[in-house]
Amino acid sequence: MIRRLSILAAAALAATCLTGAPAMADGPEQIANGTFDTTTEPWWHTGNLAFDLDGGRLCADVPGGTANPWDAIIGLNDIPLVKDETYAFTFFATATPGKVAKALIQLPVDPYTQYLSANPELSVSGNTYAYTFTSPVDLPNGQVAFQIGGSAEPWRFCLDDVSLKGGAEPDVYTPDTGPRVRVNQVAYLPKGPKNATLVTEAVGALPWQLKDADGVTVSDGVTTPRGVDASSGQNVHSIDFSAYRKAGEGYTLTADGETSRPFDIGGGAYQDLKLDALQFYYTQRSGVAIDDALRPGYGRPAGHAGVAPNQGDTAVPCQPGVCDYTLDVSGGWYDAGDHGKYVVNGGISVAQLMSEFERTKNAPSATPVGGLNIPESGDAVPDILDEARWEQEFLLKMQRQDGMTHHKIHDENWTGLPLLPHLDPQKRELHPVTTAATLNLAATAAQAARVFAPYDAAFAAKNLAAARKAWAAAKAHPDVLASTSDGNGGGTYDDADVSDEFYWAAAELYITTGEKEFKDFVLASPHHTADIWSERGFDWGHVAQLGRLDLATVPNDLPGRAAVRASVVAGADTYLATLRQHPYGVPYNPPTYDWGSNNLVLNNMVVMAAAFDITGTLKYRDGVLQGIDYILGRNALNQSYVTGYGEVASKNQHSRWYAHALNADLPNPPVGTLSGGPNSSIQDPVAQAKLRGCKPQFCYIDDIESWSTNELTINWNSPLSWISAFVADQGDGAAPAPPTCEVAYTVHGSWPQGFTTQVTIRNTGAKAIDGWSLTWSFLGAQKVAHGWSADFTQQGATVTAAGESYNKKIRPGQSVTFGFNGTSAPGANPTPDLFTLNGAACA
Ligand code: 9MR
Repeated sequence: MIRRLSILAAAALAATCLTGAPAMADGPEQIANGTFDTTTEPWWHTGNLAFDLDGGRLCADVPGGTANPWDAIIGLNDIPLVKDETYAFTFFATATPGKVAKALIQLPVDPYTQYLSANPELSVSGNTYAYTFTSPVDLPNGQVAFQIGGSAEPWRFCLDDVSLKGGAEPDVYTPDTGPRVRVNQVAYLPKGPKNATLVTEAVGALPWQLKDADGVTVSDGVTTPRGVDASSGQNVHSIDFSAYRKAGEGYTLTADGETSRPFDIGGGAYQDLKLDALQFYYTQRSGVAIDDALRPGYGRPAGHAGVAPNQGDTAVPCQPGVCDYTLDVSGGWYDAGDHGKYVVNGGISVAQLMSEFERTKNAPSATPVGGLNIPESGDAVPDILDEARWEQEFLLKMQRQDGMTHHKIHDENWTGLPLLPHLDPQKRELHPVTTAATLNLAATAAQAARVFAPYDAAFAAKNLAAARKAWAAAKAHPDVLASTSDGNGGGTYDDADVSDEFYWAAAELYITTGEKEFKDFVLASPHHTADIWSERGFDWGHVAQLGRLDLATVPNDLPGRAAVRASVVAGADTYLATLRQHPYGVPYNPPTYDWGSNNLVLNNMVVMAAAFDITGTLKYRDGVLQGIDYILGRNALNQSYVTGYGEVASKNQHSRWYAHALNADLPNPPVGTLSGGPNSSIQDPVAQAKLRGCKPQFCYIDDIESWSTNELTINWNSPLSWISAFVADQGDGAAPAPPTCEVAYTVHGSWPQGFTTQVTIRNTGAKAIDGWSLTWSFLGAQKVAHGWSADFTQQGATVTAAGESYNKKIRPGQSVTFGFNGTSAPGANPTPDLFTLNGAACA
């Protein structure tokens, strides 16, 4: 706000749309930021404008040569209107040179019904304008729009002190946090850690009781006072009831006169979550009809498949002046609750799905993901890869002939809610190519080249060629950055530092090909040895961790690989230390929580899970099991962030098509959908109205309009699905038995078409092994051609060799040896990291 004499201009009072005397300006203020003191958030503008925060005013240079008022708009969404309430709408505005603008309060979606329409005559010195209107509707998401297009000449518009007073008092929002004993509302593993948090004023330890479904106390103890927790501002105690190990349903925990929400002790729920979190992707698909038979209640016509009113995605032009061609960029997943498709966000999502699959090849105890009930189910390819391919095909389409890759494709302007994908009438546009997008394509295509190789050689080859081309293009254009202001109609996903993207891409290319160029790049990158395990963790804009994790967990011959593996373990130690200090057991505790904090928590858990896969050391696994407690209810809000999991769970995530909160005919998000979770910056109006001054854990509201705290995205469900698979793999939480076998796998020779390998299994246990089958996986499309001294079967990259009648017995301390000739395949052929004998990992 600029200080000025506040005189209501006579001209404004005479303005056309007065519906009576201006209301007394004493109703509640509905506009969270009308003064522009420090920010223009959460106001938006059409793509032909840019905001300029000019001395406490919001200003914009309006281009000349547009035809209609609505060709340039500055707007604010999500203003609640109450039927029959009278509102006073006032603002100060200037125009240089003078102009007539349109000021509207309206429905944000077609037919854009106008409840107030004014035509203020703006001058260079500026005036304050005042109008009143009575709302004919109850509407949670009214829109303020200044339409400033239609001028032949360019001009400058400035706005300040926008106020809409009247209607309902904004709620004094106090979340209903239920009982003060906070638990994982879904399930603890019987033999895993079991921790809870008590919110209390008490300073000294208090007794607790664990009760079964009949209310019988089955265990008790005393709390551990933990003082005031910075992330919630609450005085808390922690409760450890790990010693109780009996599976069952409907347990509760009582302390300080409060009884927790119910929970199970058992692993079954995680088998469901493992599938649900992945099934999320099918209903995010663009370009194809969603089959209601596969997802009852979620069927819908194909979105953006080149059919009106959609204006895409089969032949999408660039933003004006960006390119002179169109691309078919149909398919892929919608990024989030909007209809945009962004390469850097798609990149990490598809990478994490492929990594979830690769983990089943390389990690002890990881079991394949079952059927996802998608159209491709029943083909010869694992469903998780079929789903990943849906996105990877789209990423490939975003690549230009020269290898550079478009950053994103989305609507020209933001659309309102609700809006099913097939009804989106907005113009679709390709945005400029960027180095970050190009490197995301290089990384994911390199990974796809190895994981798809056993199933589809042509697709694998296409990916490898695209990855190489992208790598070369990024090297030639290393600093083409996404614009920080290209955020109209879609997210900016800007990133000023792409050195981590270079590292990730080089790592994936090296793992897949084993080639020197990529090895040298990896070894020379500062990200290879830096401490990249920051408290904040990793996400779409911080991807060095993806490279380091894969170098550590996917077999390869990188010099110094042991140190790479040790560095992941060191990262896990950092997160474990954070978790142990945190009275809610969260491996994330920065002073402010970032946008999508739940995905950052989950990604830090991925690092601990990888450390467990590498070392077998239980404390890392237990860190993951405690982390999931936070996501599923052991938190300050006493709620689960996964739809359908836990007695109280997020269900109104910001989405244009799971918009049940706005249209009862539409569904809520499917079960297994993660909400982004607490975000200290609360950029959206709902959060700003209700959560101002929030402590980090309280910066969340399960409101469909709270896009900055409560959205769903493909890159948030990807760590959820990775982690839920990991937790499901822990069964009842029993510690894996120590290995009783050792394997020596020696490639004695290789030639262009093949290689010959000898494998020795030694029984290092105390008992005789009577009948064995040994399993390992190749990196890519290598195949056992013929073998000796064992029976071989192969599925995809995974080989099982079973003892024959004469060598099926291995006495303690003894060994058997068998061998095979393999068929070579493009790329590297490293020694597998993992050998599993009769289902248990060997040393
Ligand atoms: O997840 C993104 C977050 O990391 C950024 O800070 C934020 C602002 O740029 O954008 C988030 O991504 C949103 C994107 O811009 C548009 N689609 C929905 C995404 C999730 O809220």
